[in-house]
Amino acid sequence: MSLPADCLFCQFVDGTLETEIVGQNEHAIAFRDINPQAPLHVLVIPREHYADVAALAGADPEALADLVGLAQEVALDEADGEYRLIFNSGPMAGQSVFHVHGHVLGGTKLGWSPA
Ligand code: DGP
Repeated sequence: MSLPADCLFCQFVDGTLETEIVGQNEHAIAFRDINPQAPLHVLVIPREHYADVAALAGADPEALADLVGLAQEVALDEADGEYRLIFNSGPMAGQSVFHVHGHVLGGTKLGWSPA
């Protein structure tokens, strides 16, 4: 797993690397996914580094609530508030970046074929 020192998403949070930030609040930022799977595909991440959503929930439930609120805000702005929020947890589930991130997907009728 990535350590915070070499974590891509930590570098988006601290500004070392640029990305298109579309929303933020005290605990979380939202930016567009580099490989969008739907008209709306934004990632919501906590400012602090946690590997996955369970680690975040255990350590800082307020930050998780803020992150979900930010997902809702972006989806209200861009997809009439109708969206899917997905947290891949672990490589078998498709997680490739080990700084917890929720995928906010919407803007079209979504299919359902995860396997
Ligand atoms: P996951 O597979 O659930 O760990 O999702 C990781 C997502 O991160 C994937 O959908 C693509 C996105 N991603 C990876 N590298 C970058 C990047 O450099 N910039 C942006 N905006 N998104 C990235």
